[in-house]
Amino acid sequence: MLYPRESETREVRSLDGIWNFVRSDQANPTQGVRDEWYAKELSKSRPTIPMPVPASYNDITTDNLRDHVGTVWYDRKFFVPRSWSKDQRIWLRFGSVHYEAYVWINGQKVVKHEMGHLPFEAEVTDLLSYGAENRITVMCDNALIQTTVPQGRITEVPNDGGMTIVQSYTFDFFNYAGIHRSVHLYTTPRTFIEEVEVTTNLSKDATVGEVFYSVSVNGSAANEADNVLQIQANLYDKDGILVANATSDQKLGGKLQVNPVKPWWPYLMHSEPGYLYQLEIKLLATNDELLDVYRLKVGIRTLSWNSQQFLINGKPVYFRGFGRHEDSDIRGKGLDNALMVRDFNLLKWIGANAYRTSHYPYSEESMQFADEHGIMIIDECPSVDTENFSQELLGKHKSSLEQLIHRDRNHPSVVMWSIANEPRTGSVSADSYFELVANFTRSLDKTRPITAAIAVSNTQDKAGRSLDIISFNRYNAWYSNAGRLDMITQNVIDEAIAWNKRYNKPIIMSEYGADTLEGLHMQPAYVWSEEFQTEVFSRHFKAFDELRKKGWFIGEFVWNFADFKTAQSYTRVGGNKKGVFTRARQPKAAAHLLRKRYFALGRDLDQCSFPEDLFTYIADLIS
Ligand code: GCB
Repeated sequence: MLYPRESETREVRSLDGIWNFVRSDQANPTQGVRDEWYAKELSKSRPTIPMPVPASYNDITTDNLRDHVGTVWYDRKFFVPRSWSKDQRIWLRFGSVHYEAYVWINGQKVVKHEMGHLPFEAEVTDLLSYGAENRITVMCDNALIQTTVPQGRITEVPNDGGMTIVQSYTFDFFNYAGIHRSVHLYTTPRTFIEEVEVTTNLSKDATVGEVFYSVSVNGSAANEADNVLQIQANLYDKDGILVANATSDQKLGGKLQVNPVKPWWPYLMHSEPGYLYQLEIKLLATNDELLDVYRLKVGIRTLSWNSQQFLINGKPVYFRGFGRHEDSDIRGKGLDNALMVRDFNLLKWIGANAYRTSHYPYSEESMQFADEHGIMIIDECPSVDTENFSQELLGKHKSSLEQLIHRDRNHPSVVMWSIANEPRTGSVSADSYFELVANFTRSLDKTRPITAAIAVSNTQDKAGRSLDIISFNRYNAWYSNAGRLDMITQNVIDEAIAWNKRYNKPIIMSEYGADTLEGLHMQPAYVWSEEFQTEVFSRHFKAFDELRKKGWFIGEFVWNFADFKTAQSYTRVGGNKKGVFTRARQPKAAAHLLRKRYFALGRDLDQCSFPEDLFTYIADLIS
């Protein structure tokens, strides 16, 4: 699914803003459908409140909307210009709605979509009134059950008022819901470019680049026998200079050659990281009539992997990064450009070269940003704590990967697919389940390796054999041996060696860390203090340096980039506090330590230079 972009043949309009909002009665979630609330303005059925889009709805009001379970409704009006009625098609696209969405235009059903964090769209050409006002209505359901991705449970339990519905889940982040990302209307010509798939290659000496493109077209002109469609593909460098062009074959695919090429490199691995070309795709009819134009950024790079290493452009990669969340005060998981840019500034400040989109796909805008800044992404689907493996769950799990790969496959920043976080892979049924999920993922994309962040012990695990790279999450001195700083280093070394011995594959530590309350200082270090987090990191660094010598240990990911909100529990003080940054994106003490390590690794492995302010002057006796 292509990101909506303007061109000489396409217009894009945002429907973001303040919408009207109604919550259903928890005990009667389908009432709005039965009573056809979508048939007229919501305010005619129920009193509405204003609700920003995009945003999670949970933290906007002062009442208990935060903990609402079940359906909520949104609507708004918008104009469609008269000019849009002429010879084009109109599409309605949501960046993401969590978890399930039902959409109506002017009272007519348009689309239903299940799965948060992923885009969906539908054609609305025949449902709109042109040169007139229109209404869009959305019903959103946040209920998670055993066959949703991720899984949850809904139970009815007694409370002071009688009975109430309770949503529970085992994953450790708040189940924020609502219209989380932008809503767009966009136009295409009658016959238009529907899909573009791009893969790239480099010559051995990395001087010549190849861009393979394949285009699929939607529309009547594509079906007319005497109309031979063609793609004219033009590739421009950063200065806008045409560096390659080609005309497609009859299958609408082709190859562009760039000589000399500027490959896409990760941040700190090269002096010009994140180099992107612009690929212009022009759809032409037989008589050279221009039907449609779509442009996208392309990074030219290769990925390869074996039992020891992961390589980019032939050079071994050592990942230094984070597990993260899309999470912030007030807007929850709603797209926020200010937050996104701040986060990337912090990632670069601290010298990270990668993150995992734990535990669901992040916004398309952030994927584009990662491409431009050379931040490598382990792209995770929304399967967390996967258990009770069923055929229905398998179908949805595969669908989440299919949607993710179709959305993200053209991003050079995406270097690996993560097919689950902490699945219960000790159970017998996990064996064939993950074999099927991994093979399905491979059938959609052979150019990237597959991993999963595993938390069961290496002796119990049944998924590792189906993966290309093993990632493991472990909280030494926190969930096991709490407070025991002397029980970290050797345990990490032993466990990584055991994973490697069992599967003979590259190993990543994908999570480690400690909850830390900013401003709490205790010497000697004590759990929850800034000193403790700093020490926990340092003991892990020792283990990682030992492991790096072995050749197959390829990365370290701190849990977590920033503090984030979780479900209420006595183990969480206002949420999960394992952030290196606070929820307001300010550094804790450990951030300064981590920065020194990540830049030290960058200098040692990739010959990057140190930022001037990396070390604070103390005395010229110390350097
Ligand atoms: C984990 C999970 C992550 C949690 C983290 C924690 O293993 O993958 O989602 O937030 O532990 O802090 O407990």
